[in-house]
Amino acid sequence: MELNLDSEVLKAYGYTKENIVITQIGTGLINRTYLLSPPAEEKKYILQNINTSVFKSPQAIADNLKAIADYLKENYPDYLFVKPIATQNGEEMAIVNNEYWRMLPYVANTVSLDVLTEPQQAYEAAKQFGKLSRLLNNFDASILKPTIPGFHDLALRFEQFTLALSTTTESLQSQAKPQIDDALEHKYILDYFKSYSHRVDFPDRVMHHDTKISNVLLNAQSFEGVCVIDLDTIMPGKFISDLGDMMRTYLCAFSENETDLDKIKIRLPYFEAMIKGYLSEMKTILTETEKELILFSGKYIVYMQALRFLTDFLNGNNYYSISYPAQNLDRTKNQFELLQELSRNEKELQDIIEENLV
Ligand code: GN1
Ligand code: MG
Repeated sequence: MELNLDSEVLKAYGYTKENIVITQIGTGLINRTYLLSPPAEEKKYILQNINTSVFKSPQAIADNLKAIADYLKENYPDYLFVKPIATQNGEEMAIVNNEYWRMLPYVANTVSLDVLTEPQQAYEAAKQFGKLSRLLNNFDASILKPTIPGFHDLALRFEQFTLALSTTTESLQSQAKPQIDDALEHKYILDYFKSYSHRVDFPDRVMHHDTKISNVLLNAQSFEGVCVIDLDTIMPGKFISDLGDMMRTYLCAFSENETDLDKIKIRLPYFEAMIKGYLSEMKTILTETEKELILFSGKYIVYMQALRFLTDFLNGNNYYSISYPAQNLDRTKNQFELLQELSRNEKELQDIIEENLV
């Protein structure tokens, strides 16, 4: 495979293509990621190209990570926070031909999963994301910069959808007609959120904002959670972002790319494990309003993701990587099916939440 990797980038960190083994890894839709294995060292490294059409200010990411790392180091020195390694010139990133790169330590003896095959994995992952928020409960989230402004702002996502709807082609619009109707019919989710958003006990917290299972490292033998990774979207947000995205990505055995909608079913044991893991860290910290919105967090995030995929489809697919033209539309259908599943199982899910809140 031809690696799209300038040797100047390696040089910034003291390597050359000759003294290092490079493999492309990861399944993310946004950044390019490489594993670097210098044969002369025991350690390995992760090298990542930051997608600057998505992250317009890589410096904001670097500043956020530094502020959080400093706080954690002072208050929780044993906590493993995987922050970037400086270049040989002491810079936080290597900038080569206007591209931003950063290098991270590879955490040895860990695995990252692409799919969950056991409820315990949901427990471990949810615990790790909950732990990060708990440790940062007294950290002033307002000093962090939004690395993607309005990232999980559903009102903005709805506006972006209506804009795409008014500017798209007739052909795409008619192709997506049922999903456009779904998007409009579910707008009550946004209205419901707005009715809560001004409550005083609904604070901004430090959120990871991308809590899919592959963003947690597990111990390779015990499968216990070790740490969270992919920290570009750490920024202030409502607690619903992290828990909601876990519901979106852990509960069904099949991903957002699954096109057979009969397979989109919620697995209750995974939900229960996820709730237990998250609350094991966050139960004493969540406010009454937040506790009320636990199940709603899933609806909010799944609906938002459906809108985002649909918007991208209507805009001609310029955001998410696709492998065929209608893939973002298929992902939209998948997410609306998942949203329906959350509603169909509402009673059972809410019972599980309540059992675990006492
Ligand atoms: C993007 O690239 P990845 O998988 O880490 C997106 C998330 C979406 C996800 C959907 C910065 O994340 O918000 O939920 O795709 N990240 C960004 O697969 O837009
Ligand atoms: Mg990500």
